[in-house]
Amino acid sequence: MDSLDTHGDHHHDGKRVEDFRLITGVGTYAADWNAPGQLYGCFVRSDHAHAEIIAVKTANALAHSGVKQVFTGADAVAAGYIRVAHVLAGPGRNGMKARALDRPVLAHGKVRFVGEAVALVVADSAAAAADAAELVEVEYQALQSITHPEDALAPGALQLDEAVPGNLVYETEAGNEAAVAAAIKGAAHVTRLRIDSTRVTPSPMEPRAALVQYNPASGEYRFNVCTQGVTTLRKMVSSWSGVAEDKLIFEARDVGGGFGQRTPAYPEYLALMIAARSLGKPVKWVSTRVEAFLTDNHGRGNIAEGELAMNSQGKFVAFRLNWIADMGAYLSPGSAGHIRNTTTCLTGVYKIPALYALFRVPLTNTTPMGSYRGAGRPDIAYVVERFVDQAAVDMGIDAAEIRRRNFIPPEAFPYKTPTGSTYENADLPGLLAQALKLADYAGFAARRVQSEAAGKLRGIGISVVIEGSGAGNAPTDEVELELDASGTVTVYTVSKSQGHGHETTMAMIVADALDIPMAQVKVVQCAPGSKLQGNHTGGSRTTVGVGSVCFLAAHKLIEEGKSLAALELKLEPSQIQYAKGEFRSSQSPQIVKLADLAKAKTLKLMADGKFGSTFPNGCHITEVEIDKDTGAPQIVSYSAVDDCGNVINHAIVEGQLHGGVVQGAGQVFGEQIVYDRKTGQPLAASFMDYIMPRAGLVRELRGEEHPTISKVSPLGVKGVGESGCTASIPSLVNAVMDALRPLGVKHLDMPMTSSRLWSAIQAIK
Ligand code: MCN
Repeated sequence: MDSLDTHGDHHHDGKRVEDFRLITGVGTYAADWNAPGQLYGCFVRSDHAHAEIIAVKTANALAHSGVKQVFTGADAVAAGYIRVAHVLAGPGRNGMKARALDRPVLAHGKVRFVGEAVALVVADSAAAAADAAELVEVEYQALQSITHPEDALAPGALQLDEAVPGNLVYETEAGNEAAVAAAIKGAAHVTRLRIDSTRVTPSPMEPRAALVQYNPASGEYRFNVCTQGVTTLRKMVSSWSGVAEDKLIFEARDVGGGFGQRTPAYPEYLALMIAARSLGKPVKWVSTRVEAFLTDNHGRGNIAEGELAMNSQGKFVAFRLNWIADMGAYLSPGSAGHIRNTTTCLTGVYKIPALYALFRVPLTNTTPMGSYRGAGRPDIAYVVERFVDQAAVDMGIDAAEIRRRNFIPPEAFPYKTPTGSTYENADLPGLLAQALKLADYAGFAARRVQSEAAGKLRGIGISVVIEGSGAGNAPTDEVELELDASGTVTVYTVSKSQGHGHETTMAMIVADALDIPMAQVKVVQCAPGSKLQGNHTGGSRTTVGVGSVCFLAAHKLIEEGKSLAALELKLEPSQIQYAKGEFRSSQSPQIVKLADLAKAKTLKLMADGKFGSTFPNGCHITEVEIDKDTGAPQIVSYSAVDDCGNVINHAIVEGQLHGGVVQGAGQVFGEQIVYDRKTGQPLAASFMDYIMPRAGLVRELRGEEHPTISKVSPLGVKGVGESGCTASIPSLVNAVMDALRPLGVKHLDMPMTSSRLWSAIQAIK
């Protein structure tokens, strides 16, 4: 565990250098960390969706053998750990400020969702802590709950908190309401839909875990946690706890999936800080899968209702949305994307002159909401592409043709949308044409006839999507390079791979820039105590942001190397050339190797940069078959054409797309977090009742690239990490609707389970 050296003798063959470690079981995940003398924590969690806490009786638990202490909400309040940093900071509609409830890291006074931590039992073994947790008696006064966002905002709804009138936490708007109203009035046709972008949970393979140690001499807390990058997490823990950032040291090696869910601070980490400090011992907690369902931030959970207006030629003239973004019982630190990223791409890939969206965030008794792969990008793409498909049907225009008619034309890029974002570049007609060919769109009618003969309903679905990638909250991304006497270049970053292969791609960027074998480049992410600034991994930004700085750092090394080699050769830097790890000059027979620069001491340098947003886009065309008798759906064709600019590693990009597509397909066909509307109880809290995508769901994926090169960064890249998810959801739902349309079904919400499809078919019969 002590060596960070993860590279064997690899060459630049595009293979992922981290895989040998990961698939042979020698990775180090959060639960693999241990410290001498550590204690174990187990959380007591609310089984009520909404209740007053009358008393928390800890005597029996404290008397259990091995138990060291039981911490409750009173301890959290005494520590002052009550104010979580959320990111709905900007003024909303009419200057409204978000009405964020305080969130003690252990519930105090009230519980507001099932699973909320009420007490932390710490014992000398995990088993003793778990046993004793059952002995903590929490006396509740049950209160009526609201778990459906539309129930929360309904007139006359029960008030969940007096600080949140109308259960309205936040309201904001984008676009021009009057222009949209006028355009809708004069439109030849208006398509109306209500679309549910369902609440799901990201479900990384690795459950959360944390080991927290406190050093009374320095006042430092040391954390081993799953993380997508330390800088954001450190800031959030600092603002929630009031402990200065430089007293918070994070260390992580391998992370078994993040999908946005591993970015923010969670109350458990802060409760462990209280325990570690109070007991003077390291305290470790490993989440169960049920805890993950109940307490890891959920994703999506948006309901959009609105109108897309057209002229008689099927040209879009206005788009209006009434958007409800359910963010649960508390605003989590990962709360902003659902509104920001939705606004950024409100117009989709289309030229729609008038746009307006009203966003409302209700207070509900549900698990807080965070960013999930796309964070609003898949939601708005889904909504826009469902509207466009329905508009095509309403107008009797082919689904590809209506898109072609309304695309932002290539010559209009960079394109400033009516909601103020600037799309960098894209070739939408070319993208669509390539995808139509790849999918054999023209041959669909014949395939439908064949399916019909076999008792199957067949449908085809198109999505053309665009999304922002590359931006970040940190003022800059910093990367450090270290060159040692062996000629090895070590790259330090504060972003963090959770399975993306950054150890490979960042090393490829540096090795390519330096023109040296990849085996000579080593990537270290989130080194403990690192003072580097920068963004965490998220928003498909790491290649654009951090990758570009890796590139700049390598070139800085070449420039510094030229100066040092010039000294050595007693020449001017301008007389030195660099190639393949060697500095030479026509004025001298002597060669200075990279390794020679670090003979006396390790050479260190830092580079930084900020590049802004670039917009990956893609067209996915899918076909599904639905068994008429059972309702069972099957994806029978999947074609994806994507533009992520220059590609660093084709295999990794393909893997990212596959993963994203399957994750989207999971939401379309099975995954959904459901709460009982009366009791507030979650009805899916294990993989028995939450349907994850199985291997057979996406059997084949034909993918092609259609790059337009980004000028935002020196690498010409656009992000790709979220693209598959964003494009697959609308494409697959459009295919299902196309299959059902001949029966007269207009719209169904996800998940498209066999039973839902069967019921829809029966209802028509
Ligand atoms: N890449 C490339 N060429 C490009 C773009 C990307 O070779 N033009 C490579 C990258 O170098 C990187 C990977 O593809 O190895 C993804 O890069 P990028 O699009 O920059 O996205 P990030 O690295 O910032 O990853 C974030 C993104 C997000 S937001 C989620 S959520 C997500 C995702 O990536 N979570 C993932 N992919 C995931 N993949 C895995 N295995 N696990 C997760 O938790």
